[in-house]
Amino acid sequence: MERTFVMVKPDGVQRGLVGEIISRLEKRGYKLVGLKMLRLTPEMAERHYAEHRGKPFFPGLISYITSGPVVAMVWEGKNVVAAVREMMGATDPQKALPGTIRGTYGIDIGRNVVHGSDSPATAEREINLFFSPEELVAYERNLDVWIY
Ligand code: FUP
Repeated sequence: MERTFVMVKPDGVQRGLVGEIISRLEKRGYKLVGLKMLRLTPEMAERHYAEHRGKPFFPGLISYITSGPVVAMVWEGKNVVAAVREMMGATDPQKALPGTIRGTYGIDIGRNVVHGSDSPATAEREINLFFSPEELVAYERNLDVWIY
């Protein structure tokens, strides 16, 4: 089953949106298989956002993402990478559709509440950056028969 990496960013944690974000993914039917709270070091933040190194917004992005605790998660389910991207909405909350997480809770691209991997390959890299294999939990849910 496909997995993706989701992170409630420091603004999402400060604003009390952790439960709301978990709740949306849970209610959709996706399965939480890893969860932790941590504060990113600048080194970890730079690795996570390596593709943006050198861009004008990079220093601000690193200071934002290291400014407070985040909630890092791994979610599992059919087509979960693309589904989470859709549920989050566009990177820039001004362009995110109403009803999406960012379109409901965000205004500024630099405070966009949540991160989700953009492809299955990225998901694997990000999951490995944040979690060791023993921190991910495989378990059966009796309700899976009602979702698939
Ligand atoms: P996403 O895949 O939706 O997280 O978006 P990107 O990887 O393109 O961007 C990562 C983060 O950089 C975004 F969440 C917000 C920040 N960013 C800016 O602050 N300004 C920009 O112009 C682009 C991205």
